[in-house]
Amino acid sequence: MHVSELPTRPALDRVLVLLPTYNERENLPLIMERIRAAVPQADVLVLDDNSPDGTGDLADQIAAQDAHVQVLHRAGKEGLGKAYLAGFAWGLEQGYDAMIEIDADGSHPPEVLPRMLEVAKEADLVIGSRWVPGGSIVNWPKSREVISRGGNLYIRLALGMPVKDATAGYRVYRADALRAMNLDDVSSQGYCFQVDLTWRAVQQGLVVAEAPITFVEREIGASKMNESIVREAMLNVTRWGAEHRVSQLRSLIGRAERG
Ligand SMILES: Nc1nc2c(ncn2[C@@H]2O[C@H](COP(=O)(O)OP(=O)(O)OP(=O)(O)O)[C@@H](O)[C@H]2O)c(=O)[nH]1
Ligand SMILES: [Mg+2]
Repeated sequence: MHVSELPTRPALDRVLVLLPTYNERENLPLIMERIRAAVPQADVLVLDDNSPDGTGDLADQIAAQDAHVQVLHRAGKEGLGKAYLAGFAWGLEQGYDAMIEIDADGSHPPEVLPRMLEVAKEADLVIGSRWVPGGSIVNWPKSREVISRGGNLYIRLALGMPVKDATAGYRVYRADALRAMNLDDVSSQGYCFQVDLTWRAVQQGLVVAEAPITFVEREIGASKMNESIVREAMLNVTRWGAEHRVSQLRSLIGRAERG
């Protein structure tokens, strides 16, 4: 075989879907059925933060019937970011080749997963994106769209990275990418968690691709989004952008002094 014909990235034989839940009792069976149908070869790890509505017990019942499903019970509500970090650590330890982030509320259509995994053959991180051609949103008030589009434009400009939907929480990460991203000191929450990980991937020189998705606003249960999450994300992005510019300037000055 010619060298140029060799696959550039290892095959994604073992895929783990991480499914964080907090009070998603009604949504869990629906989303689980759709995930299992869309990617029957993949395993699913439910990450439940001791939901008061009994989502964790229901997840155990589903896991007892399906060898592809397991549950990580966490002591209490610590936020989506912490739940995902625990899930990544678990999946890396178990030797999975890729891990998927997906909301349990039905906003992220599992039917797109085969396409996202196809794109991941040539990428380290694949984002299920609302803001690339072919992407869309259903049942969002105009105000949410303005916040998301505006926030993403700001992120793009502040960090100088070409990603259109850096706040999206629907993703495929290669295990190698997660290892390279140094996740030990991640403390951001909510949308900021997604931006933080995107920024880490970009700074590591990893290939980030976006696949269009139709994002559907949840119909059942309550959203945990609030104003302070948006504020935290924007403040951090501003800080990271400033730090990035300063380090660029430093290396430019260093180069000028040397030569
Ligand atoms: N384990 C765990 N899961 C959480 C926590 N907070 C939210 N989730 C889950 O994370 C997913 C996304 O949460 P949502 O409440 O829909 O928040 P969001 O998608 O950012 O906000 P919306 O755009 O309004 O839907 C859902 O599956 C939630 O059940 C948490 O503290 N712990
Ligand atoms: Mg949601």
